[in-house]
Amino acid sequence: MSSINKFISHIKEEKNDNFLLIAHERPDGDTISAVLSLRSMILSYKKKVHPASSQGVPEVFRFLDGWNHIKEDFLTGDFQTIVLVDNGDLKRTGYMSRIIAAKKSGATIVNIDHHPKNDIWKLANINIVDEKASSTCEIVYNIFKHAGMQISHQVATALLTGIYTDTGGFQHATTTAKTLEIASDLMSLGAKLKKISGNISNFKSVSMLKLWGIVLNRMVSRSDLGLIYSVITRGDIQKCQAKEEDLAGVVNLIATIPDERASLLLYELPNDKIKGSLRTENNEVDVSQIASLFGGGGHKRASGFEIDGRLRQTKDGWEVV
Ligand SMILES: [Mn+2]
Repeated sequence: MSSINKFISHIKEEKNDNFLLIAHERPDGDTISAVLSLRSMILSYKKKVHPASSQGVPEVFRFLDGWNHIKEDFLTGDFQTIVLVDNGDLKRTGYMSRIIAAKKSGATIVNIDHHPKNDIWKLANINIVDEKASSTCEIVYNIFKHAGMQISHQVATALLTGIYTDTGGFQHATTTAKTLEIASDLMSLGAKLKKISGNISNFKSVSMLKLWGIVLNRMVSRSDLGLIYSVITRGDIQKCQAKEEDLAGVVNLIATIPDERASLLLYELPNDKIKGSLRTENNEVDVSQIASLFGGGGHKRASGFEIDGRLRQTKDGWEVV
């Protein structure tokens, strides 16, 4: 039986009636939309379902139907099934120790993802993973099709949002003919592309653009490495009255500079940590390998890592202290 069929029969089994869905940290459009779509699917089997995101729902995705059902917390022990959605690795769930504890006490772990193989594989009882899929939402679409389940216009909009955001508005090389076929089907089911692009691509606040201004102003081109990088401190975010999530699109913007092999944005997180966000548009570069040098991971074209430290300006640039 395929893993998708295993998952569908698991949902249908009578004893499994309480599901926990988990989005990843620094949630993006794919994880939020896939969680919302799966919530709607599991609800239609008349089961209880709790969607959770350790860092809430960024404002730009609050046009999606049902976003307010996603909670930042949950009571452990109540769930027979925990579905990890687009998580990449266990640390990114934001609830690592609780998930491991739940598994020990008998919960079924389901992994739905398009990230390369990671530590969730071993833990999960059911792995629905397709590295070739543009997005987890593309996989969730396939689950709906396998289940023979109707896709409502709200779910169609959510699924298209995940595909749209993970492909950078159908611009990244992960956009295949299959991706466009699915997008087309979702539109005929009522997905509102204009609403998605309006909310996602055109959602720029004054504070966000001020923060982007600092990022762009500080760009350093290391031609010896083929790398462009920039940095943002906690102070910059405060000064612009911006939020960390406002940085999401600017690293993609830097990556569009021709002839660069990769781009890197380093920004300070609370608790003396630094997040590194890597992008490339170059077919020969795999930024997940760079991220893994620092204990991170992700996709070939978009990856990230976290290190301890703070950023300090020196007379020739920036250093990590
Ligand atoms: Mn994704």
